[in-house]
Amino acid sequence: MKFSDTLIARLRQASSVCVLTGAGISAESGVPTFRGEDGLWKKFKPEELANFDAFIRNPDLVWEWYAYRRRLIHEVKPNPGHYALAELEQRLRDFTLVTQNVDNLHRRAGSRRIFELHGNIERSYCIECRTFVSDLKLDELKTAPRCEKCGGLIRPDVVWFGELLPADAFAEAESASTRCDVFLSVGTSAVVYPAASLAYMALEHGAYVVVINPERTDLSFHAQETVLGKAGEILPMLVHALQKQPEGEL
Ligand code: BJW
Ligand code: ZN
Repeated sequence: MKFSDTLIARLRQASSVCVLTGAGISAESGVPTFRGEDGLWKKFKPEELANFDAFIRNPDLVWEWYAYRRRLIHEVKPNPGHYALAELEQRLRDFTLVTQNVDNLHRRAGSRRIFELHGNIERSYCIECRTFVSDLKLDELKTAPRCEKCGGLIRPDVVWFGELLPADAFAEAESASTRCDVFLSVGTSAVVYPAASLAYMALEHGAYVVVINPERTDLSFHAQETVLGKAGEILPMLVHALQKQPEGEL
């Protein structure tokens, strides 16, 4: 893979880099994406299950979907794409990783400065009294669990459609997107807002915006470059290319 000279130069000169990741970065670990051909949640559209009304209508079904995904996530490992981003963080003074994923794989790969925009599947809380629970035994239940304190329904601590993103995490993401020199959008269809708006903020503030995805996304029409390919292959090659001596320099 030969990256453009501009991309390599921009990354080498960058004093600030922001990366936004989506489900695609975990695809090579075996976690299905939400949309598209490889989206294994084809049976249900994310909009149908990932919302509060669906949970109230059918808590057992929604709980089962999350319990299944939690089990799957515990069985899989980070892939070379996750590790490459952790390595990139080590090399840069101002590096921010913003993820829409709830699967913890970035943290398990060693990334430190991570902002999770859509929550974390490992945590759950009571919709009535807001008490947090992280008891894995709940996943063995066939029905949505109830709070020990008040009997309220327990839901995963993730952000569903129509819900606000965690304000602190989004503020950090916004700040990183507007100050970065290079913004990488990795493995996301870039259709879910406000996460998708971060790349446009970066563009408005003069960043070099690059999409890394096996197919072009909505953002590709606006980004300076789209590098077509799998995150687990492209990202390690990109980090490697940055390490190589620039041509003409000894
Ligand atoms: C690879 C690969 C490989 C494959 N390597 N790549 C109309 C217009 C604009 C906005 C709206 C609108 N109507 C409503 C809205 C707002 C709404 C929204 O954006 N909807 C759009 C879908 C239309 N947004 C919200 O509601 C958000 N909140 C909000 O706006 O609050 C304000 C508000 C409050 C009250 C009322 C109204 C507004 C909240 C959004 C929450 C999203 N939640 C989910 C579930 C999280 C929990 C869980 O995991 O279950 O987040 S939905 C799902 O989509 C999940 C993801 O994080 C998110 C994004 O998906 P992602 O990551 O991009 O995955 P995919 O599958 O779409 O794409 C994967 C990509 O990877 C593909 O491109 C593949 O090609 C690629 N790929 N293999 C690299 N190996
Ligand atoms: Zn409760």
